Amino acid sequence: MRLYLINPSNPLVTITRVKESRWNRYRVWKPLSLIVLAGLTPPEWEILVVDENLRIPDYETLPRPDLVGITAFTSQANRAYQLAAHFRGLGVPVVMGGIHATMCLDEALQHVDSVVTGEAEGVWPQVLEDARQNDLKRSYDGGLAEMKDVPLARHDLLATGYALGAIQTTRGCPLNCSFCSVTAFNGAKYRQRPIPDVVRELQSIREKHVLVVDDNLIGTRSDHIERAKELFRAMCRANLGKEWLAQATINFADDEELLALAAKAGCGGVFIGFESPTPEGLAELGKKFNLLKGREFRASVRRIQRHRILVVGSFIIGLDSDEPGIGRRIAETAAQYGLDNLNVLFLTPLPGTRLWDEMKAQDRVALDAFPEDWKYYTLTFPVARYKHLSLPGIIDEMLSCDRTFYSMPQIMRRVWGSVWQRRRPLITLLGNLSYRRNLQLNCAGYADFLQKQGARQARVSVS
Ligand code: B12
Ligand code: SF4
Repeated sequence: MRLYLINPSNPLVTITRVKESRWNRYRVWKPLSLIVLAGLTPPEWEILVVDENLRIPDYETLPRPDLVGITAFTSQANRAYQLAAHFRGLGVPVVMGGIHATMCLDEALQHVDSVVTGEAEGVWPQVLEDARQNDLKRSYDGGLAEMKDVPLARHDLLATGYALGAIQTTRGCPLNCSFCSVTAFNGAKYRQRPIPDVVRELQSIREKHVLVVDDNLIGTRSDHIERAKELFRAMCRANLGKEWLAQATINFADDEELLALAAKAGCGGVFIGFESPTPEGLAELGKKFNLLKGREFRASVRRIQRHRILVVGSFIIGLDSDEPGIGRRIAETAAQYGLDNLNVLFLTPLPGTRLWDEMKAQDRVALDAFPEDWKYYTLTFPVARYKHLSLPGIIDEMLSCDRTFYSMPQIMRRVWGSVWQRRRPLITLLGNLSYRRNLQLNCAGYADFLQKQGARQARVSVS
């Protein structure tokens, strides 16, 4: 029996456009879901994992599969349905799973034979057995998995072509920010994989650099932090020789022992969601954790950086409290915090989130010709109606933000700061140049987008 597992591409996602920016080679990340599914698949299935972000194969020349499994974030749904139509046209049954199919079950069911909602660990072997018996059900619900049942991902099936390996050590988040799908999909309980499983899986990853995809590697409570320390100690004992990047909340900075252990275990960088420069913005997003009284972000960032860990900060533009000038304000705030890199995204109502419900109720979801418009739900296009910012207005804010933060004098200031603090100036330089290049690609994308939306002709060249 032959199984294809496919990660669909979206050409509007700039970080996968390797031809136009070679820096992006370091930012094409493995579709972990598919190699986890492969880890759950019995040996009688011959598996081919296709990551269209690396290369779109000529499907006509490949041998005919017995079953196709497709994953998709919302931004990939369009392409997922095209692929499903292709294989169903050949009489091959198609199963879809992942976040989009879970949040938009009825829509997905119109395009595929079967949908798996939730996490797949509890149901995937049954789906395969039913497919073998020609008895696929229309839907299966995996709910939330037991973390001890998460298999070691089959890293051998995506062994080449990536700069970074990937691993997941926890699922779920109690914070439930209004714009984020994680609590709705993976639940509010913070669930942790057994540490020996994580270490064994890390040992099976070829790449020296690894992305830990956890939404918050260290968690929020003291027992979560203790577990993170245990994990880091186990990684040090195993002498893995890996350097890794992770996502965390700003409380990462609050515990010196945690920081020292993370650095010793190979932590090279951390993504932190700062989200908004204003307390009103944070309250609006429900990001209570960042509102902690007396927190000094600059000092927190510096404490992390002292361990030679780079800090990439993420902000959102388009909140109800954002007024013209917000772009520059975010760039200045990020510089004031001393961030090594800044990633700014448009406020985007993703299906299944509280923000989606609110914006839907207020008729503020502007791009809603679905499934076609899902391709714009990359967080790099403004898809909603924003309170104080018009469509061209919000794009101008984004451009002014990026142009300020990624101007050459600002980049050189950060690189020089990194030299002065004896951190990692070369990585800072390369990271900043990569973002600057993607800014140019985004500009071209905005012009096309605005034209398509029938708005003004944008003047969007990077100075
Ligand atoms: C790593 C990651 C990325 C990587 C992508 C790596 C890759 N190629 O997959 C990068 C950084 C590139 C990325 C980019 C984006 N991401 Co992202 N990302 C994640 C993150 C943190 C982890 C994903 C992961 O690997 N999980 C581990 C695997 C094992 O879990 P899983 O994918 O859920 O798979 C399980 C089930 O869903 C199911 N399943 C999944 N697929 C299938 C398929 C079949 C057939 C079956 C049966 C089951 C099944 O089984 C798996 C095992 O239980 C998630 C958050 C999260 N907790 O999931 C956000 C998340 C998926 N990203 C999100 C978003 C919005 C984006 C972007 C659009 C914007 C951005 N943040 O920059 C871009 C778009 C990328 C694109 N190509 O279109 C949202 C998606 C919401 C939505 N409705 O789409 C999430 C949920 C984060 C959030 N805050 O809401 N992302
Ligand atoms: S944005 Fe981060 S902290 Fe907020 S709910 Fe999502 S994963 Fe949790």
